[in-house]
Amino acid sequence: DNELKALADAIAASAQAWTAVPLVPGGKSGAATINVTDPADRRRIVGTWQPADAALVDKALANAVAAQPEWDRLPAAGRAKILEHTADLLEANRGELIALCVREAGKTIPDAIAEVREAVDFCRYYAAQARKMLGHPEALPGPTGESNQLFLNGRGVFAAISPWNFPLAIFMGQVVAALVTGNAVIAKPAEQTNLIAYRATQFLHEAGVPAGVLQFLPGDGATVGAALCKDSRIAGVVFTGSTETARAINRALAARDAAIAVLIAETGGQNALIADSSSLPEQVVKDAVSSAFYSAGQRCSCARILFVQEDIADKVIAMLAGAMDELTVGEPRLLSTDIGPVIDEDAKKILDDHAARMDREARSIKVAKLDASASHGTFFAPRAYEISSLAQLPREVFGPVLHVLRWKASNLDKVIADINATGYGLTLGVHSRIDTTIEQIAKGVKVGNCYVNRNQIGAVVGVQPFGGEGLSGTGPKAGGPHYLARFVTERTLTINTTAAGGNASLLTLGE
Ligand code: UN1
Repeated sequence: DNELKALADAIAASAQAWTAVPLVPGGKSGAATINVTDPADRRRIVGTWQPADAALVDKALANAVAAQPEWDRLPAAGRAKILEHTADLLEANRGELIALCVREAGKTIPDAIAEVREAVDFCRYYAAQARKMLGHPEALPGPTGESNQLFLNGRGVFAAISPWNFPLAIFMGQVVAALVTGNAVIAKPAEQTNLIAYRATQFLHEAGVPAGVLQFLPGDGATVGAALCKDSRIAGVVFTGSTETARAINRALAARDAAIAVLIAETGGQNALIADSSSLPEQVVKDAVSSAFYSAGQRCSCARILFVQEDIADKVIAMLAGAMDELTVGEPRLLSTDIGPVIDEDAKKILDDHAARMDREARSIKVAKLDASASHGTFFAPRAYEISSLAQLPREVFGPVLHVLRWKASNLDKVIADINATGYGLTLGVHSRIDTTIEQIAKGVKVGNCYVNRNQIGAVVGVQPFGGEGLSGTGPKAGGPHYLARFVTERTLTINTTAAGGNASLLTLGE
C-alpha cells in the first residue's frame, strides 16, 4: 500500500512532458508536432509528437528491407535474449511507464500496473517460445537414405498496428512476436498513445534491436497505416483494433500485385455473460461490474450483454444498481478511483449517442455518478439498461455500458443461437452451478475465451491464450503457444544421403 501511495504521489507530481518523433534511420519528417492532452483533464499537456509524412514511410520500408536478412540470420536465442533484456528495462522503468499509462491513456493506477506487467510477460513468454520453436531445425522422420529437416525463418517486414486501449502491452506483444521470429518491424501505434509506444521502442533499441530492424512510424491511418498496407514490401500485418479496420487492411493487402501477405488481426467483441438461476447473484454482479465497467469498458474482452435467468433477474438487477452506486468514476491518479475517463472526445460522442438512443428505446437500470474530479476530462458515466432483444443493439459499443436481457430456462438454446448470430466470438462469461448447463453453454457458444464463475477480462499471458473467431479476429491467440507460428515461413529441406546423392552431409541453414 505504501508503494502504491508513493506511486500515486509520483504521478501527481510528475510534470515531465514527453516527446515522440519518428525513429527512421536517415529520415526526417517535415510534419508539424501535435500536443497530447490528458484524457482525465484536457487542460493538462502530457507531451508532443511528430507524425511521419509520406516520404518517411517509403524510407522506413527501404530501411526495413535492407536490415531484415541479417537480423533473421541471428540465432533465435540471441533475439530471445534481447527480449529478456527489454523486459528488465521495462521493469526498471516501471514508474515512468505507469505514469505515462495514467497520464496519456487515462488508465487507473491498478490498470497501469497490470499493463506494464503484461508487457513484461509478453517479452519473456515469446522469448521462451522462440527458443523452443526456432532454436534448431526440426529433424523429421523419413525413409533410410534421406534426411528431412524443417527450418523456420522470418517472413520479411511486418507492420505492427496497435491500439490505444493497451498502449504498452499490445504494442509490445505485437512488436516482440514479429521481432523474435526474425522479421523487421515498422510500428504504427494508435495516434492517442504515441508517447508510450515511443518509450517502449526506445527500450527495445537500448536492449539491442538494431535501428533499421525496428522503426517507429507514428501518424494517421491514411498517411501511415494505409500507405504501409498497400506497399508490396510488407510481408505481414499484425493488427489489433476494430473489425472494420481489419477488413480495410485485408482489402489493401489483397489488392497488391505482390506476394500474399499474412494478416493477424485481433478485433472486436459483442461479449455475453450468461447467468442461470443456480448462480450466486452476489458473484454475478461482482463479475458483471468488473467485466463491463472497469477500464471504462475499453477492453475488447468486456461484457456487453448480461443474460440473466428470469427467476433471479429482479434480484440481480437490484443488486447491480446498488453496486453501481458504489463506483467512483473520476481522476485516475487517485487511488480511490475505480474507473477513469474514456480515451477521447470521439469515443465519448459515440457513447453519448448510444446512451441517448438507449434512454429512448430501453429501460434505464442505473447511471453511475461522476466524481467531482471528473469535470475537465472526457468522462462517461457507466450505465446499465434492460433491453428486450439483441436486435436493439448496434455492433460493439466500446465503453462502460451493460445491456441486460432476461431469459427463461426453456430458451437456453435460443440464447446461445442469438449470441452466435452476432457473428462475434471473443469472450463469454458463464455463471452456473449446474455442470450440464455449463457444458451446454461452453460447447454451444463459439468464442475464443470462455470464463466460468469468474469475470471475463484480464487474460494472463501464457496461461489464458487470448483471441477470438469470426468477426473477432483471425487467431492465433496472443500469449499462446501457436502465436509465433504465423510470423514465420517454413522451409522443408530433403536430401538424398545415399551414394547416389553423393553422401551429402547434413546441411544446416541458419542456426
Ligand atoms: C483488447 O482489449 O484489445 O483479457 C484485448 C483481456 C485483455 C484484452 C485485450 N487481454 O482483458
